[in-house]
Amino acid sequence: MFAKALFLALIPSILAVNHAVTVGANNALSFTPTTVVAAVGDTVTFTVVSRNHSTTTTNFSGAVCPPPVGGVGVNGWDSGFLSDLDGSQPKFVYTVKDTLPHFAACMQAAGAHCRAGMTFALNPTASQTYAQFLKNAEAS
Ligand SMILES: *[C@@H]1O[C@H](CO)[C@@H](O)[C@H](O)[C@H]1NC(C)=O
Ligand SMILES: *[C@@H]1O[C@H](CO)[C@@H](O)[C@H](O)[C@H]1NC(C)=O
Ligand SMILES: [Cu+2]
Repeated sequence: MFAKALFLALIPSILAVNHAVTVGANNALSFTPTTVVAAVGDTVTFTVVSRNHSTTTTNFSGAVCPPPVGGVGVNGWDSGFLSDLDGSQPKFVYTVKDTLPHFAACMQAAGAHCRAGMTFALNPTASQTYAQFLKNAEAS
């Protein structure tokens, strides 16, 4: 009984997966990959490898760029500005709290990075796709 309780308590940590996202690979205004599908309890680790960026949740459509300080939505996130100008490759770790779609972008340069396509989707859906979010960002 004790062993069973211990086993059950360990299940989430056994099954939880980390999803690595590179921010600014090859000095580009990009998240790589652009989309992550994750379960509750998983983590998404964003690592900034060039310039000075953020990962910040924003609206799927309408006023997408720039994302607001603090991020949009229940269970949204905002890394704040993370600079690799000193080569430190700063990280931001988000723990997935629900299976709803979340859309994020970089808030740098008053939304210019976001409008240039520096966008990311966590658990997009058939009706809210990454491709459509990117179009919405470019047009916002
Ligand atoms: C990163 O960008 C933000 C916003 O433009 C700025 O306030 C901050 O000083 C920058 N960080 C560095 C280290 O340049
Ligand atoms: C996101 O959309 C909501 C609802 O349309 C709106 O109230 C809010 O101002 C938008 N957020 C931003 C940052 O534009
Ligand atoms: Cu950026």
